[in-house]
Amino acid sequence: MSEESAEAGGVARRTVLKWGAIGGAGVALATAQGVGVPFLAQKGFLSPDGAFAATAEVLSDGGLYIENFPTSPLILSPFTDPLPVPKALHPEPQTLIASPDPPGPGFGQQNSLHNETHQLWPTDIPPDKGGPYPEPILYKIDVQLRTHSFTTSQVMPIDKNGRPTESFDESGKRVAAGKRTLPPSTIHGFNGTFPGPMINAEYGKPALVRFENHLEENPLNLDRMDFGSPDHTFLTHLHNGHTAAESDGNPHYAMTAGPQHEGFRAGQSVDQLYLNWPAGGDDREKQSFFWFHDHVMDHTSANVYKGQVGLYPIYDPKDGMDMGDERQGLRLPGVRTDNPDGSFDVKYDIPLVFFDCRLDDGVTIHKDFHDGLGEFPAAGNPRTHPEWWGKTFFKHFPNHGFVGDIFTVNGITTPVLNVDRRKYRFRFLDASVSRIYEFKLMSSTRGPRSSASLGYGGDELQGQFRIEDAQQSMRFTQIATDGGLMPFPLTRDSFELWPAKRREVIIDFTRYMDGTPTTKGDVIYLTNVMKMTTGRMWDKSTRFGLDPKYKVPVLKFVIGDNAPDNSVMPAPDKLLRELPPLPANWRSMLDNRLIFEVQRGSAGGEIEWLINGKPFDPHNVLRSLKNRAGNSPPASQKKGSFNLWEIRNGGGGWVHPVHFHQEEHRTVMRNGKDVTVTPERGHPDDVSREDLAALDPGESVIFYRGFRGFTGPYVAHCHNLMHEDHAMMFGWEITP
Ligand SMILES: [Cu+2]
Repeated sequence: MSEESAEAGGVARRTVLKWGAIGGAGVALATAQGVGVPFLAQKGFLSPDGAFAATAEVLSDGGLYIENFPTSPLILSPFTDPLPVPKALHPEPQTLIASPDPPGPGFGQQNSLHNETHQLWPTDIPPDKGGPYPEPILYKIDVQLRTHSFTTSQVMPIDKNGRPTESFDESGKRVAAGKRTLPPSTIHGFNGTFPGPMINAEYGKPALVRFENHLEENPLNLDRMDFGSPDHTFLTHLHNGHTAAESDGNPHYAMTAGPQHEGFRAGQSVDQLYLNWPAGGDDREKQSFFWFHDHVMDHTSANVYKGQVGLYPIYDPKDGMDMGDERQGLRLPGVRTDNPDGSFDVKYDIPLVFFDCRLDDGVTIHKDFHDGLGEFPAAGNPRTHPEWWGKTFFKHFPNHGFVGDIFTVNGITTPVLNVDRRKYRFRFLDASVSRIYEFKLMSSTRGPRSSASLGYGGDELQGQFRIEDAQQSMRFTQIATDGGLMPFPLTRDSFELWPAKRREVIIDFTRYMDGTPTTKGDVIYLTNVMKMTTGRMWDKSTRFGLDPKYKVPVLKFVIGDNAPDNSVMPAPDKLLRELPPLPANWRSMLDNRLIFEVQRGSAGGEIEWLINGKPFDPHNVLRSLKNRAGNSPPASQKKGSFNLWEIRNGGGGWVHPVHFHQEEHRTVMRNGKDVTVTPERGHPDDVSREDLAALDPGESVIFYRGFRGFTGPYVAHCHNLMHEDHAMMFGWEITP
């Protein structure tokens, strides 16, 4: 669906039409009654201002949601595929400069529609903000229809009880139970790969990335299947760069300017300018690990799940502090090689992208709420797709979110990394749709066993393997969060990784946590101990009644030979990155703070997930709930200002990772308690800067943040991508 945004009786047509499709019969109903508003109004679903009333009639879940998921085939040779270690993408200045639309600061030079101009070209960054910066390094990324394989291992098709079962070939014919080779899955990948490219960036050296839509081309004659943005648009967001609105790739911007559509269509391109410039020109605002991913309105989950994930570590060369050279600055692990084209690679500094998926078993019916909208008519849903056996299975609108039963790291399930016997830096990213992880470093005598062989079935098969005898044997030294290097390192037995969050750690492979040295050939498993069988929240974790048998190895480290190591493990009191200042009078700003409450709307359907009682409206900014000063200010901030914002989880029994675009925030209060006094004793997210507030059921977080550098429309939203796509998002803006 690509409805225009015309208002119909105070409600965007998009909302009405999509909502009207509930249960499949809704389209007919909406058509029969014109725009459908009378139908909704008669039913009492509309409040006077046109929003869906949170007190509206509760629709039963039956008929709306189909919670059946396939059981993925069992990987027969786990921990044999090597972990892919990304290399830096090479710049392409010639390609871009020779193109019909060369990049530049001139009018209309920001996209192929020629209707947008870069707000701030790097050479125009003012001297008092650290400028001028040099001309940007030019990269090109094509969004392409290609394939990806999650394993090279043979697989055994199993049923939900873990027993071998029949499967299907590409023509849909039955294949008797037994070993199979897994067919590759269809992706919409950045440069056709999953994960997509990694750009190694540096503060002070801007990058311009031209994203170009090639999704209409199908050189491999692939079946497009039944998920991904139906009109093949893309919209890329660099999460969470300090970026001008026109380069931010968010739907509040895209629906009102630039493409004036959910995203950029086939053949279109956009030059996203990443200034690699800290907020306010302040070194204390520097970050260390971004990623870029799709952000098309209503289809972000499907597009990310279909492969639109890329990596963007950012280094800080100032005083050699964090430039990927362990002989300088903070001496964090990393051995840098500068390439002739200006890019560089850093050995011993490895991003780890976590992503869970499900593979089609050929017998699970593809039946989705969105079928009523005719989004993928060629799929002929609802029906089974035996011809898609072994390929990624997606459901756009499950009740509880989407969690997979196959866990992957850098695009490969159960990979192995042979490590030198020294220290490494790992950059963790959760690129999953809904899954939260909790990681530990464990040793196991018996090694991994398939959950099926251990007698598990159903949801307990998620992750496929367990190391039930395993014990924690190493610790992580956490050095960075979403917001970059922390003020001091944290020693962690385990840490949680919520969707879109980043955590960077140092692992010392020379010794165990009890001090004994490792030896060549020793094996350590990075292990997920959070059991999360639905997208609602965890079932079991360290904080909530750990299941001692749920130890799912996701990555195997094998220790090799000694190697030179000039890095230094930072001492517990080592200053890594100073926090930006908090005004002494921040408490005086509390009464007039902006308040946003995420909640589950009782109307259900496409607008199941609300903020301040409203579904996402891409054309307007949301208003705050009434604060203690008696105001309900709009989420509109002046450029250069700072404010306190509160985000509350109003729904019981659900967790929400809520992400705020543009600047990192610093939590000042959690659940009514001042956390600025002794942050190290509280929640680990409160010691440093973040761009995503991880909200437990009922939690409230108040944070301080700035609005510097640019003007324009931005968004904040739940990063459980199912929630985001079903309206848990709001528009806000920075005004001149
Ligand atoms: Cu959510």
